[in-house]
Amino acid sequence: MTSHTSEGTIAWPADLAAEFRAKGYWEDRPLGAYILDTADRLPEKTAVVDGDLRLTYAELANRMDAAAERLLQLGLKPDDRIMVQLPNGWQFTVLTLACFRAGIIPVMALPAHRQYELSFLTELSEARAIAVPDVIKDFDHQAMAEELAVSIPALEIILVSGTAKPLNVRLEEILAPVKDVSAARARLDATAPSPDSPALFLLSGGTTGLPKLITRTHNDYAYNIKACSIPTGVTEDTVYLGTLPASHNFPLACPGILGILFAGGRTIMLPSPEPRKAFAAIEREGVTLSTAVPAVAQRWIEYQQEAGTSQLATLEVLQVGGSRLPDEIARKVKPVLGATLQQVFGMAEGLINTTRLDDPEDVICTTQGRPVSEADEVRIVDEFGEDLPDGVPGSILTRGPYTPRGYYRAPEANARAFTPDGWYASGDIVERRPDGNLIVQGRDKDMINRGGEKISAEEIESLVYRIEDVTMAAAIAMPDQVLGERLCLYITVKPGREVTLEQIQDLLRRTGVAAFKIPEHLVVVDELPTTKVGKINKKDLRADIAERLAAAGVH
Ligand code: OOB
Repeated sequence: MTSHTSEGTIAWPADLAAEFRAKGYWEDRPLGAYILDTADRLPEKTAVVDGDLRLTYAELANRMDAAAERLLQLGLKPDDRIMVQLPNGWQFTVLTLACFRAGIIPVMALPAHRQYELSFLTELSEARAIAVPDVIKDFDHQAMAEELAVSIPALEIILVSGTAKPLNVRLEEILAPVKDVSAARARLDATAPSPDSPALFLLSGGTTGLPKLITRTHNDYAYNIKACSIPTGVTEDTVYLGTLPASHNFPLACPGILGILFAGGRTIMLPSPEPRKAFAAIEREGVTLSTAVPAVAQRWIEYQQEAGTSQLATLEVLQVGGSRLPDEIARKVKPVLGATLQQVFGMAEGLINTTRLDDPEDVICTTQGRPVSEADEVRIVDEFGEDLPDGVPGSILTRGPYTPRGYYRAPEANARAFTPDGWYASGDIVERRPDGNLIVQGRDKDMINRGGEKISAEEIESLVYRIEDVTMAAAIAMPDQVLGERLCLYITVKPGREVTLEQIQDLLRRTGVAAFKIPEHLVVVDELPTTKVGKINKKDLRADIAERLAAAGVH
C-alpha cells in the first residue's frame, strides 16, 4: 500500500486482515469484478432503469469499462480522486462503477452540498475532477464547479451531465457504450486496482467541524455489500427503488444499488422520494425493496392512507434508518404499506445493524436490529470505557471487517473517535437487549440529525461567529414532527445590537452552505447556560426549546 491515498488511510492490522481473508470476508477482488460476474451470468437481464432508459447487465458492463478507459484517457490516473455530485440517475451508477474499474476514487458528495462543503472536500481529497449536473431546480451546478476550479487549481476537469459548456466535458459522452469492449476490458483487468486500496470516499455525518472522509477499500466495501444482502434477502428477483441520494452509504451499499447489482436484480433510480412518483415507479417496475429515512416512511404512510392506492402490491420490504424511527410509525409500515419493515441502524464508518425479516413484530417495531455480520464486534460502555450489562444504555463501540480504523488524514478526529485498539465510537447511546437487538436511545455527539441528514453543531456555530454582533452561539436539535429534528440556534448578542434569523440564513446562503444545514429557528437570550466546567449546557437548551415549543402549542 504505497499509493497517495493509502498514506492518509489507517489500514487494519496485518493479522486481522489475514483472518478476514481466511474467513472469506475479504475476497481480494476489486468491486468492478463483481459487476462483470453478474454481466457474464445474466447479460440480457435489466440492471438499471432510469425513466425510459433501461440498461441490461451487458450494456452496463460495456459502459462501465468504456467509461473507465475514457476517464483514464482524459488524463486521470488510478488513485486520483473525483468529486461526484450527481442526482440519482443512471449516470451516477455508471460513473461510480467506472471509477471502481479504473481505480479512480469517487468522493461521494451530496446533491445538496454547495461551494462551502465542496471546496473543503475538494481540497482535502485533492480531487482533480468533478462531476456535476448542469442545472437542478434553478441551481447552476456547472457554474459552481467552474468557480471551484478557479479557486482550486488542482481541480482540472469538469464533467457535466446534461448541457456542458465548451471547455467542460459532457459526462454522457464519457459514459457512452462502445461497439466492442473486449480490448478495454482486457486492459482494465490487467491494471485492476489492488483490493486493499481505497475504492471510494464516503462522508462522515460529522460531529466536529466540517465533514471527514471515510476511506472504504474494495475488500471492505464488497463485504459490507454482501453482508447486508443476506438479512435483506436480496436475490436476482429483487427490484430495488433507490430514491435517497445514492451517495449515502445506506442506498448505495446496505445492500442498496450495489448489492442489487452484485446479485443480478434490477435497480430503479429516482432522484426524489416524493410519494406520487415513487409509488408510480413501484407499480410500473414491480418494485420489491426500497429504502427510506423515517421522514420519508412517514410521508409514504400518510400518502397511502389518504390515497388508498393499489400501487404497492409488489413491495415486500421497506428498509428504514438514518435516524430513529418512532415505534408508532414503525407499527404502521406493514398494515398500511403492506411491506415488511426492516429497521437499519448504520453508519458510513462501517457497522450496519438490521432487524431480520422473520423477527417477531416487537423486535421489528421497537429495535434497530443487530449487526449484519458475525464478525462485527460491538461493545456498550460507560463513560470510563467499562462494559455495561444488557439493558443498560451506554456508548457504542465497534470494530470489524468493514469498519475502517480511522478517517482520512484526520489525526485529531481519529484520536477522538477511535480507541488505540481500533474501536470506533459513533457517539450513539445504545441499549442492547438480552436477545442481542440494539435500541438507539440517544447520542452524546454534538450533531443534529435532520431527517437523516447530519449537521455538525460546531460547523454551524463557527459560521455564525462570523457575524460580529454575535457573542455566543449554540446550535442544537429541536424536536420536529416531520423530520424528527431541526436545527435551532441559540445566541447572545452585543448590548444594544440585534441579529435576526434572516440575517443568519442569508449569511449561510451567501457562504454557500448546503440548505439542510441552515438554522430554521432562532432564540436570542441574554445569557447561555453553562456546565460546571464552563461549557455551554446544551442539555438545558434542549429542555428550554422543548418548553418553548410546548408553550407555543407545538407538539
Ligand atoms: C447512516 O449513516 P450516516 O453516516 O449518515 O450516520 C450515522 C449515524 C449513526 O451514528 C446514528 O447517529 C444515526 O446516524 N443513525 C440512526 C439510525 N441509523 C443511523 N439513529 C437511530 N436509528 C437509526 N436507525 O445514517 C446510515 C448508514 C447506513 C445504513 C443506514 C444508515
